[in-house]
Amino acid sequence: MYLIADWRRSHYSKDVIPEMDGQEVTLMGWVHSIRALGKLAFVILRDRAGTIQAVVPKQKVDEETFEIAKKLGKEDIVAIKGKVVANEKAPKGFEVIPIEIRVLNKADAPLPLDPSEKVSAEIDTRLDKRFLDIRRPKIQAIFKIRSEMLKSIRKTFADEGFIEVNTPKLVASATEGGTELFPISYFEKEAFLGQSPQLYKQMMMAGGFDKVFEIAQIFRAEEHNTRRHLNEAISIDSEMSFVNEKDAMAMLEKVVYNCYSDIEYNRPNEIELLELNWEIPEKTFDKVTYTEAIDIAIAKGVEIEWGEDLSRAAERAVGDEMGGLYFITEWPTQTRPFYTLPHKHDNKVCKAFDLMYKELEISSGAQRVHKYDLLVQNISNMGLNPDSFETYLEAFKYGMPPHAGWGLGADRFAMVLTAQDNIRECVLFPRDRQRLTP
Ligand code: AMO
Repeated sequence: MYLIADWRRSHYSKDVIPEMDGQEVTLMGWVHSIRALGKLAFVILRDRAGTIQAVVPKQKVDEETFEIAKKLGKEDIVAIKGKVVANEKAPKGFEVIPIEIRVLNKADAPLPLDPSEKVSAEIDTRLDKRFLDIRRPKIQAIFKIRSEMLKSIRKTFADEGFIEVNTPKLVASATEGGTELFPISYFEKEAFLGQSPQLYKQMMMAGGFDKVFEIAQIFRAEEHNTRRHLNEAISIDSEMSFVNEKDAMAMLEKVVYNCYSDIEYNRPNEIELLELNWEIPEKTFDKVTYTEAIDIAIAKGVEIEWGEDLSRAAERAVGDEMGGLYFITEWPTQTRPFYTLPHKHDNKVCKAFDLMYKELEISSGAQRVHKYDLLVQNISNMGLNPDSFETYLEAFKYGMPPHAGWGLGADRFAMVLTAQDNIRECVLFPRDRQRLTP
C-alpha cells in the first residue's frame, strides 16, 4: 500500500473530457465497481462529482499496475495517474489508461450498505450507516442543494444589510411555551437547551443592530415521531427594527425566492439527478388570513373552531386548496407566544404569520410586542412568571424600537426544495425520539 505522498488530484471525474486526449490526469476516489476479464480490467472510480472509467489492458500497462487493478475491491480508496485517450466507442468518448495505480486504503467486505444505488435499503439502516449512504449520488445531491440554500440565504441577508449573530444555546428559560424543553444539569442550577434564539434576537434590536440573523441549532423535546419534526433542528432566524410584520414577510419572500433562483442556476445537475419538478415561485406569495383558512377547512369537512391552532386535518385541507407557497396571517392571539403583538383594533387577533408549503409549515414570525408593560402582562396572562424573564424584559425598558422577524426551519425548507417527504432525508445525522447515534 502506498501513501498519497506527492500525488494530488488534478481533476474531478466530471472535468475530464475527450478533448484532453493525450493529457495526463490524476484521479482520486472510491472504487465504484471493478470488472476483470482475463487480459482487461475496467475500474469505475467515483468521486463527489460523479464516476469515470479507467480501462486497464494487460498489454498496455506494466505488470504491477495490472495486478493491482485486478485485486481492487469495492469502495477501496485509490489514486490513478493515467492518460486520457479519446475513443468514440467509450461511454463518455474517452477512456483513462492508468500509468500507475496507488491503493491508499482498502475497504472491508462485505459492505454493510451498498452505495452504488442498485440495492435499496430502509431509511433506518441507511441512517445507521450514514457515511456509506452519503456516498450515493442522489443523497449527496440533497446535501449539495441544502448547502446552496444556506449559501443563498447568507448572501441575501448580507445584501440586505443584516448582521450575523451567534446566541447561547444553554439557557435559563423557555421561549416557545414550557412543554418542549430539554432540561440539562448546569452545575448547581437548572438550565435548558435553547428552543429558539427568540429572546436574544429581540435584545439585539434594543442593542441597535437593526437587522440580525442567525443560523443555528434549536432543541425541541417533541414527544411525537413524525416526518416533519426533529428534536434538534436548524433554524434560520431573522429580526428587524423599525418595521412591521408585512416587512418581515417581504424579507422572507426575498430569501425564499432567491434560494429557488440560486439553486436553479448553481445546481442544475442535482435538480436533474433528483428529478425535481423545479419551478421558481412568484416574487410574492399568496396570503390567507387564519379566519379564511378555518373557513376553507370547515368547507372541506374538517371539524375545527375559531381560536384553535390548525390541526393536521385543517393544514391538509388548506394546503390542498392553496397549493405551493402561501402565508397564513392574522392568527388568534391565544395561539401565539407572549412576544407576539396583538392588533390595536382587535386584540383577539395578532400580527403573526406562518409561511406554508402546501400542508407543511416552514416558517413562522410576527411583529413583536415592544412595550414593556404589555409584554409583562402577556407573560403573566400565559401563566408564565415575568421574574424568570428579567434580563430579557430589561431590554424593553431603555429604548426598544418596534420590530418584527421570523424563524425559517432549514431542514423543512430543504425538504420542500428537494421534494422529500421525510425530514430525516435532509439532515445528515437526525435526532429523533429513537435516534441519538450516529
Ligand atoms: P417556531 O416554533 O414556529 O417559531 O419555529 C420556526 C420554524 O422552525 C421549524 N421547526 C422545526 N423543524 C423541525 N423539527 C422541529 N421540532 C421544529 N420546530 C420548529 C419550523 C418552524 O416553522 N421564535 C419563533 C420564530 C419567530 O417568531 O421568529 C419560533 O421558534 O419550520
